[in-house]
Amino acid sequence: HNRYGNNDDKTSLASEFQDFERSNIRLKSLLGEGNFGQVWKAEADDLSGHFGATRIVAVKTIRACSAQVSLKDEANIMRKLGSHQNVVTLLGACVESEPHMLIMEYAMRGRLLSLLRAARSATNILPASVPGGRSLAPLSPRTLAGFALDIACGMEYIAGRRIVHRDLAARNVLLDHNGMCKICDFGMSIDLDAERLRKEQEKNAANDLMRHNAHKFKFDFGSRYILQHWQHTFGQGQGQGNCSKDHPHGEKKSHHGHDTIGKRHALPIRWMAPESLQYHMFTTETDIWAFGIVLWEIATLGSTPYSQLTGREVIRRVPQGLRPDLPKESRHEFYNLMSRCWHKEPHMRPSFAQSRLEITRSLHKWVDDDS
Ligand code: ACK
Repeated sequence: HNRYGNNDDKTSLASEFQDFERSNIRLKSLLGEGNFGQVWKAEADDLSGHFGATRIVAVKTIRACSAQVSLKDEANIMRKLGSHQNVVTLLGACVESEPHMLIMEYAMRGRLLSLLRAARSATNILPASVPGGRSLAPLSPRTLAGFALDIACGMEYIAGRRIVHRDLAARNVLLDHNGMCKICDFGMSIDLDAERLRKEQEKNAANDLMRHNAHKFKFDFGSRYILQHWQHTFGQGQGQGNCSKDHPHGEKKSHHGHDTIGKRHALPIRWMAPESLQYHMFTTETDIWAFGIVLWEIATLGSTPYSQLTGREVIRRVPQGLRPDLPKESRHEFYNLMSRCWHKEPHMRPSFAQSRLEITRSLHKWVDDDS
């Protein structure tokens, strides 16, 4: 037990895991590059539980020049998530020394967004299905609903483990050899338990500080000092939930679905709920909003939300009630569900479990109609 009577501190989440032996990884080919790093297809020997075996894996690395970027938090989130069929599993990590590396299961069909866009044109060759796997050519309504169901299942699991993803989008969903969706990229995610603990510890430390220095606060100026210290520690005017400190200053559009506003981190503005845009609040309900946008991406075969608007206009107009609408040629199956994911009141949005049930019911209905 630590000094606050709690035996579950953040370091204990990570300390039981050992770094993977780097010499057991052979990078084979570059799969893609992001802002800060690369993803490689690789071979790994002797992964935990598989001694004497070699497995094809995906390895995420950080560019040497991005010294301020760490994969430690992402590794901790993925370790907490463990294994679920609709979430990319972490198989090992090298985060105790530089350069950091995450070793993940390899999802051979790549991003869902790329597959959706490829399906727009009949001339593009879609991947052949494996026996027993999901049919990807053509992308039938049932296949599309299957993607939605996979993502709802994966997110129900993630939310149940008290993780807020914060960057759910079709670009962050991968497909495995069976055409099954796996949610990936936890680089922006938050562990609500670790956050709560951190805030409690900060509050206790501030209380200790005040108790030990009580004699200094006898005078009037003292109360002003306490107030300043309190505001410095906990921020001003922030609601509950988890707060990012990004502020809009100047604007740039990135290649990756993120809008860069100012010099801070790029944010997935087009996937963000009004309370995230306005108050920097991130909760499971804001992940539900993003899930609604993913349903819309599926229905429109990979369109960009509010593509006619700049990021700055999206920030202004979504809190005023603007929502993505379905173009005529899109599929309408889940328009009712996605619209409810975009309810202004977070508690009025459906849960992931409810969404999963609704999608399952539609799938059953189609099977019954077909037979
Ligand atoms: O569409 P893609 O092939 O799928 O290109 C991107 C690229 O790396 C940069 O993110 C691919 N990628 C990322 N993680 C994995 C993974 N676990 N398995 C297979 N491909 C991956 C992604």
